[in-house]
Amino acid sequence: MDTRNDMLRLLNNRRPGFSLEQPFYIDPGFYQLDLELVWYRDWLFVGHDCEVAKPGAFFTVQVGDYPVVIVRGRDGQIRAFHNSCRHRGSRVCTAHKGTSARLVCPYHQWTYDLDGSLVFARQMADDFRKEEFGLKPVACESVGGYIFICLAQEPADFAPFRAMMEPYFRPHRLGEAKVAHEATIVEKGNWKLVWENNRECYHCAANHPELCKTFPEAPTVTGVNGAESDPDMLAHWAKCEAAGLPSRFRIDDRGQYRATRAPLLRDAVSYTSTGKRAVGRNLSDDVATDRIGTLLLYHYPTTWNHVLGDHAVTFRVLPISATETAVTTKWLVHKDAVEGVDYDLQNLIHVWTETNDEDRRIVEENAFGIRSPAYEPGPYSELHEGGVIQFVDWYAGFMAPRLAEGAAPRL
Ligand code: 3BY
Ligand code: FES
Ligand code: FE
Repeated sequence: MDTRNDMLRLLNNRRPGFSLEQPFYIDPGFYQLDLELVWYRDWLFVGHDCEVAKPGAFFTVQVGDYPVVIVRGRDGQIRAFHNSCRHRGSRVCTAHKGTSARLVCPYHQWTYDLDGSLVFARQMADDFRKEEFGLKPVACESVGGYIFICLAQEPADFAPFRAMMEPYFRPHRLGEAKVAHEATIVEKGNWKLVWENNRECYHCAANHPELCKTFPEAPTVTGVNGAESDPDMLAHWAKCEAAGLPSRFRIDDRGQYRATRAPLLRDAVSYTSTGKRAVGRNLSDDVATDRIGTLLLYHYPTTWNHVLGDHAVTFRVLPISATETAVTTKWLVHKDAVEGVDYDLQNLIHVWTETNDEDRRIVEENAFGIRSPAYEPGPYSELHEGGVIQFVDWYAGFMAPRLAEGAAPRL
């Protein structure tokens, strides 16, 4: 309870436009509150429909203390379950991903159907009722090729996000793409530092030589202010919307997610060293041109994304501890694109592999310095770090009322 009150007090007294106090970035008690109030309550991006293309295909994910399995049923529906056996609690699916006709617990082989129902349990008492011991469901939604889960008993309404995101993503057909490559890195920094770094390009010129050949540094691209009065953005939206692609900057009322299309530099069409396409075949058969720049989407706290004409790069953020965060990157291409024929894998992944490693180092140095007893919150650049200010405001606005619900009354 003390930690709850400490966090609430620091949020109520924080200086707007400044970074957070040290405990938000390093304290295990604060981290636990982040898990309970954000990660265990809100919608989280976990993976793509195309990763569970066939019935029986599954993948697993760990959110704080919760192991979860996501599986496609024989009816084609994607479902999520707590990956904890109803016998004595063992993890049922131990693999990162796989395909299985049934989900069989490795401990005593209790066997679950793909819809979570328990279908087989050896030599239990005569009055044992299998129907009472199905896997516990986790709320699961799929939109535009993205699978989201929510661990809360009563999930927030997913419909507004679906309504905003779906028109932007539908033309790109990510639900039927394929993952050409995936990579997970662990950054030694709190998940909020990963996000703060992502929400600005103030650091780009000095740190991302490869990305900066194609990705604009303009704060109107990465941030949340001024896109509507940036002539480059306006011209790009007009061009893309004429081609049937929703493109304008949109953000939800609470600032949890935003979508916009942005041009790349010097007529680049892809994130390659030359700006030329990395994949010979367009990502979507419904998008004829590759001159569509990048479709940017973020959804706090788990994902930011770039969808290009020839491929998409998607990112998933998952916290590991107060000072460690896993970032998983996936490169998606047309399902029929063939490695070695339509694309060279190294060429496809080069820019973001470098960029991710550069960002990892930045986040780790940031975390290192914040651990100093001499650290105090510093001012963000309003021009370049408007996106960071917005992220921290979202976080504070999300946490404070939830903390207040459970805070001890003042005596
Ligand atoms: O991945 C991104 O969208 C952000 C934007 C600027 C820095 N970083 C590359
Ligand atoms: Fe799963 Fe025993 S714990 S079958
Ligand atoms: Fe960066």
